[in-house]
Amino acid sequence: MSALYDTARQTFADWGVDTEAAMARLAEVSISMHCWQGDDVVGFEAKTGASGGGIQATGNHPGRARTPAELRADLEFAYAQIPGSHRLNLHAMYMDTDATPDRDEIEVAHFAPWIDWATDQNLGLDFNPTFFAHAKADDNLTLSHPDQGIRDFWIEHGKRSREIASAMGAAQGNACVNNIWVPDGYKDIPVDRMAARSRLEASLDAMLVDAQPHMRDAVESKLFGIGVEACTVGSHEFYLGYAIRNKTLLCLDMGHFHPTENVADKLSAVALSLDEILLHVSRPMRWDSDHVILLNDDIFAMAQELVFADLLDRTRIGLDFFDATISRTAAWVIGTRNMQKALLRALLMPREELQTAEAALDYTKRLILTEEVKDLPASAIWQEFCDRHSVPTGLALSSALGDYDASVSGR
Ligand code: RNT
Ligand code: ZN
Repeated sequence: MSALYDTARQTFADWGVDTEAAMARLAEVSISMHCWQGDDVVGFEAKTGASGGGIQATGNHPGRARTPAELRADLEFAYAQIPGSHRLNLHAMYMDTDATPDRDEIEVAHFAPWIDWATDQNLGLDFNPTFFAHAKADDNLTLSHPDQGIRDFWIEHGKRSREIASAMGAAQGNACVNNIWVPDGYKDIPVDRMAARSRLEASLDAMLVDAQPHMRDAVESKLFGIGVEACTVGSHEFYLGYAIRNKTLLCLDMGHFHPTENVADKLSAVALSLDEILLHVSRPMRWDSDHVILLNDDIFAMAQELVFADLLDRTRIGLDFFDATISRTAAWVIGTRNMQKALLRALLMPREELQTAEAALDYTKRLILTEEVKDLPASAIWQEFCDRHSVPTGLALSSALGDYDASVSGR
């Protein structure tokens, strides 16, 4: 134990905060790191192309992972810089196989190398069907397409994704979350929103009909995407209702709301009607730009709600950002660690005192406390947490990230 930590521990103890308990709680939180930050949302299907579906990775920093082996090497490096044990969030288009299955032909065998590797690395797995970057999604309509044949194609993709997710969950011994996000929407103002939403609902019902024991379904809403400005079929209200009726998880992506909405505020509101929540922690800048998350007020507010509302046990924390202008691995490491740092800071707050002050309408005390705790030495606790988990911080982290980035720049 360092002298720095010992002093900080005492300072927090004076505030009634147990730093050992905070670190122990943080160590239990597994974050689902998204595979798609490693290769700019391209994937490994026998095709090339942009992400499509109204989402877009921009930039040309060297080092993008071009093969599953490169992506796994990058992930191993990234996880080694992140304290704790975490999960990997795979998209269907990241299959690892010599076969060339279309989306409606995918099987668990196409993901076997990922499952073996995750088991070996002690990583949990989550999964996502990929409803974009495909000729049958070029109209930005998939599960809500007016053509029954196109809908059936995507329903089959979704069913197979759920089977794969369940196989992953069985192999890992913990439930795999299968998150459904479809790009469906209209560039200009539609005249039959009801028809589109009814078709989406019916397609989802058909997809989810089989019981899959080792996975949980999640549905992700969105406000708009590029080329889908006028109407998104799977809007927040649509999926909130769907998740409640069908007892799925609701995925709240921080970039999928109006820019001035407080996504952290939604947690306690939806948690009263849902068993579990999935987060896509992200940083929208003016739109759903998916910037790497910073240790900023939005992330801190999210972490504080998770901790103060006792939602950590029923929230799956996933990340969703992709920046191709910087090192892909540094983006993972910095973003994931920022989520952990925000959680640690929330765990280090004098929660009971704050909540008591608010219940007594003592808003002055609440303000004094929230502002004074910002000066407490949380960074010393983070340093200790990283030391105990044998991961670097500060200058050592900076050189590790720089060295790795340089080592992959020839790709
Ligand atoms: C798109 C959604 C979705 C994707 C990933 C790749 O706006 O946020 O979660 O980012 O599925
Ligand atoms: Zn998302």
